[in-house]
Amino acid sequence: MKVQALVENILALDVYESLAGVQKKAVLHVFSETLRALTTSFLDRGFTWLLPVITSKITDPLWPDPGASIELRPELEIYGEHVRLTQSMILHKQLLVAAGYEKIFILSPNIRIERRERAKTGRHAYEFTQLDFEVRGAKREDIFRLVEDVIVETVEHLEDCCRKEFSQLGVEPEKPRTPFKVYTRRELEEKYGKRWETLAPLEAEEPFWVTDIPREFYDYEDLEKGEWRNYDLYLPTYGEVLSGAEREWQYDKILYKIKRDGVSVDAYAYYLGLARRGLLVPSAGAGIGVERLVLWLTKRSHIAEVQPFPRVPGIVLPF
Ligand code: ASN
Repeated sequence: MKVQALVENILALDVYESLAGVQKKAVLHVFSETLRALTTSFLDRGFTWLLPVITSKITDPLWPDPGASIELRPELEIYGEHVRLTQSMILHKQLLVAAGYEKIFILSPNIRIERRERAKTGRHAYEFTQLDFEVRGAKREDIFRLVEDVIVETVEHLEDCCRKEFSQLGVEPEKPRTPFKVYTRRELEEKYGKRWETLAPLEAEEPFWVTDIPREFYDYEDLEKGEWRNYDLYLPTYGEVLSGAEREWQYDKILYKIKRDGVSVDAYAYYLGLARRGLLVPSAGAGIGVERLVLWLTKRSHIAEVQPFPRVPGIVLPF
């Protein structure tokens, strides 16, 4: 199997040798230009670019999430305090919009210690980067249009700047048609069964949105209808590249959901305190998985091919 062979290659290859290859250089140049295009698109739309934190007393619990397979949530003790390594900047984004920042984005490394068997998916890395953004007062459709435009602009930029690299890789960047189709998770479950996340992208020819996915407390849930106002973006063949939502901001509801999910009320006390004082505000946003986006753009088969220092689950390299 191709992906299995790739994982074996990662284990066998010297880091230096891998970095020195022509294909890796081409991919990393496309990566760099993708970052240029993405950040320019957001900056041109009035977003403020902020840097991430790597340690914090609270981070995304990544729970409950039917798609998650986290085997460890690393903690450090610093200055006599326990801190976690960032799993996503979601809660910091909510704090920022609450404090009055209208549109923000953060290029943020996420540490997610996935189970070893995820090495074979070709799509999981235990360190990866999100372009994580949030818009105060935005609705789902605003985010759909924003992301569609940003992706089209990125492909257009790559078509101009990276001809040589794409020809070295033997592929062409594909400009998707907008607007992308929207499916509910239930529709896909009916059509494909429980494995819809794997099967639907294999049949798709264009990127598509999926809405109403039960997961973490901070995504808005209409408790009466039993519907979540959240969304994922799926790429043909490659699968999920973005997840996001309209957010919860009301204290009672957040507290109810945190308790329901078995998440620690004590750990999130400061965040809950903000909600109790009525300081959290409605917003919507998402995080774009940058490595997965480049994986699709360059049509590689394993995420290790787009990372200079691959962080494949279960494989700790010398660098
Ligand atoms: N970045 C995502 C969001 O904005 C959260 C995540 O990655 N778990 O919803």
